[in-house]
Amino acid sequence: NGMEWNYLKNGKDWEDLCSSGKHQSPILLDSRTARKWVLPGITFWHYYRLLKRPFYIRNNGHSISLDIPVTSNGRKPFITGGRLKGRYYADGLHFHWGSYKSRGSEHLINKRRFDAEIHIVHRNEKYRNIAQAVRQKDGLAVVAIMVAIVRKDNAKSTPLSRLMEAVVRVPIEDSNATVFGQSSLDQLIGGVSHRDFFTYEGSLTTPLCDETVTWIVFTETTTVTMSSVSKFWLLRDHWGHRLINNYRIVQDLNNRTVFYKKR
Ligand code: B30
Ligand code: ZN
Repeated sequence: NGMEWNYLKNGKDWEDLCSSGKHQSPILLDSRTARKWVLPGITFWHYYRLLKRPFYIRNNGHSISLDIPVTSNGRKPFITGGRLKGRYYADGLHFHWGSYKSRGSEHLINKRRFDAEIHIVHRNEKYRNIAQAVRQKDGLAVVAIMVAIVRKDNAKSTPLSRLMEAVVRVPIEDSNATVFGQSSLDQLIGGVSHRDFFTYEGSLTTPLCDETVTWIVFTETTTVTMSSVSKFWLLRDHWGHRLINNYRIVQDLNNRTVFYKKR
């Protein structure tokens, strides 16, 4: 699919692909130095409604991704508020992770890297599809949720654990699988929406690293067991190598303000 980049150097060798600028992602997030945000929180519309269809997951050679279906009453979940103008529709979701010996979140919160990071990619209602939106300055809002591994001997199955364990069925690039069982988007991320978050202006964390993303990073983590996360460490990338540590190294903040909203 024309992909000519990988994660062997965590993006340090993407200079020719990510020519651009001074507003790159991910970054270090620090609750002490961030500007305290007193304006509106984010509102999550239809995040609590059951989604209509099971998830259809895909190994795209650099992550596991899925399209977000409409809800059982035919609505597309969306977010408003924070520093966003208008609606941003939830379009897709994907993961970044580490390996059996390393953590793999993209953003760091108070110097801490988490085990994995979920991205829910939202598109400005002004644009017809993601391909259009990625090129517009106000095109995307990505909600990031940190994932922490917890030790549990008799863990209950959750929508997230069922989704994560299903990746054994998409071992190589371009494979697809259906994950049966329904949930809401909020259930999928473990009910951590509408809590404390950081927000700042940044970029896609993969080439071409377009600076078109309003980032919304929750501080509350969602938890999964080692047994669920470890399924990701067996996946293969575009080159047939292990798809591990698919996170980009942190970028300079430069002239940007990071806002922090405490509920
Ligand atoms: S992220 O949330 O900053 N990691 C895209 C969206 C969000 C992020 C990164 C990339 C995106 O939409 N990229 C362009 C489309 N992709 C399609 C895809 O399936 O994901 C094409 C591509 O890169 O070449 Cu991979
Ligand atoms: Zn991502």
